[in-house]
Amino acid sequence: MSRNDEIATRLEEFADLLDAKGVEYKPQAYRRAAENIRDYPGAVEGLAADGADAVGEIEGVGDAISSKVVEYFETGEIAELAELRADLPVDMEALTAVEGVGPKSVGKLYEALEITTLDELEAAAEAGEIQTVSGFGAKTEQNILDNIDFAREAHARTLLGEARPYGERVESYMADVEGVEKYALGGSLRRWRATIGDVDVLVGSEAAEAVVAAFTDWPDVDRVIEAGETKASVMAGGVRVDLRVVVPEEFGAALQYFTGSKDHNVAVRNRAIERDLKVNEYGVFDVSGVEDDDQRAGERLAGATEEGVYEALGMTWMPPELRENRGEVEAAVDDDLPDLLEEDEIRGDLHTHTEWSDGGNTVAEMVAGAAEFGHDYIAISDHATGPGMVGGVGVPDEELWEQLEEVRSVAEDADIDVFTGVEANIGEDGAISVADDLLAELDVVVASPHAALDGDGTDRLVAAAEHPDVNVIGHPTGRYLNRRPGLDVDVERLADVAAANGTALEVNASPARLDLSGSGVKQAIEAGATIVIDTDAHSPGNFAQIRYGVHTARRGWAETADVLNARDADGVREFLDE
Ligand code: DGT
Ligand code: CA
Ligand code: CA
Ligand code: ZN
Repeated sequence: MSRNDEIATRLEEFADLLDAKGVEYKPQAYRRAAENIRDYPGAVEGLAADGADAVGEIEGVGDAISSKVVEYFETGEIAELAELRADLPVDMEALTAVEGVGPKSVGKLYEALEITTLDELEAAAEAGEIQTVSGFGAKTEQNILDNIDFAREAHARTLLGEARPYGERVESYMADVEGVEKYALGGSLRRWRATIGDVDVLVGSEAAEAVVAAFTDWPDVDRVIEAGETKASVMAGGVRVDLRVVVPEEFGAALQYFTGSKDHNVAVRNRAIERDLKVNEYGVFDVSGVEDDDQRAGERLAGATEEGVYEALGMTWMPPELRENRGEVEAAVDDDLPDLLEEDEIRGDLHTHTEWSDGGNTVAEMVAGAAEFGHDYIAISDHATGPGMVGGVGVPDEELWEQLEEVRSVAEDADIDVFTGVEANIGEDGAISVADDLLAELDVVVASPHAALDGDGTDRLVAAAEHPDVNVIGHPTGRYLNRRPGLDVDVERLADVAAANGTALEVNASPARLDLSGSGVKQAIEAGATIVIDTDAHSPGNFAQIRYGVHTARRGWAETADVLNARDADGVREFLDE
């Protein structure tokens, strides 16, 4: 965790605990400060060394908070936070992972029933005690029971968007360690799965012990779980990181093995057995006529490189995102693998927000940010009012008409193409929450489900996709990774309708969503739909998250031609006008 992230996390914890105590307004101030500190481009620690006034220069960071930031960097803790923790000894992260349970509920449940953990929460719900607490009803209690298993499971996995930066940091650290000849990330992180159990790092070296020692000395390490001669596990910033060191001539085989997935490896192993070969983490071996069951027995055919391993089995090497046993083994044998979309082929973003709704920046700033990021075009698609828009986030139609003028005037001076747009809400009945005359006037209409995200959503999404002015179905299932599973969607049926109506299905690249998922993308593409990969950016810093969407699409076998925003602006216009 960078030190900016570290202090931001403390301030967020502060906010949660204040919320739990029923304190008003202050929690929002702490959250806002945390967000700005996270996004701050420089080292806040450096500002803190210059004193509270320097920290106070960061937007949204007032006197009370800046002095706490200084205190944290000087002493390693914040006394007031420690008091709050002692006062409310709850596992906030686990409890708030239950959908519908926020910090305020946690505070009330602790006050009334002394609930501190998920197990205690479950026991209280089963005993019918939750509904006796003021502010909680039988419905909330049932909701807790329904969601607790999901929360428990979710709690153990880290979002790709959080784990990936760690993986890349450990990768670049290992690159400079003496004796390291080869290195790579493995496991689910290399496959870009939406959530990550642990980070796997593989090193090829003749000096395993020294490499293990350097790894446990990595400055980000919070705790060493175990350290042996050729492997070690540590905790770093809340994520478990596993290191394995192998000799360079076995690096490719080990990388193939530790990249997984398990199901992919089983299919590869079966392929080997059919050909009288053996594949394992040490290499590919010809075992015809060999009795010995030693792991390295037989003639070694490959092992140093991953390409060599697949080649020895009569397969083409394939990108890790495909390795989920969804037909890639057969495709690699037939030399019929998809030619996957690449990160640098994305040319624009069709789903972004500004301060007109819940974004943090002006239209002009978002457009400039997109240009700076390297995009050729951007659509501004602020939230319309409607189901799911609470707290004044949604913009009423009459104001969207005004915004339209602003976007057009920014577009005149912009270096890139700017599309006018909106993110409308899809009601439970499939109705679109914006008037038709406005929809018809806008270049890009993203329609997304934001409320009633239980049960089967296919009918309502199909109705939205059939609307003549809807161009994109945004985050189709409405899932929030680790928090709520979202709608059940028959993607094939939706994709059929979408293809017939010239509507694109989104891969929302926000690390909290990744919606559609990889398997959803694969179904959508097979049914003929066009997909679009959007960041749903709420600030220019979010544009960089597009890569999580690109790799999710790659997990769904997306090729360049399947992706709307891999086209140039004219190509996009043509699709929108269909
Ligand atoms: P995760 O960490 O839960 O997000 O998922 P992975 O895929 O990173 O799994 P992990 O860290 O347990 O193991 C890394 C890779 O090692 C896994 O993708 C495939 C390989 N592997 C681990 N255990 C087995 C096994 O029992 N059989 C086979 N065939 N492969 C295994
Ligand atoms: Ca792993
Ligand atoms: Ca692992
Ligand atoms: Zn959005």
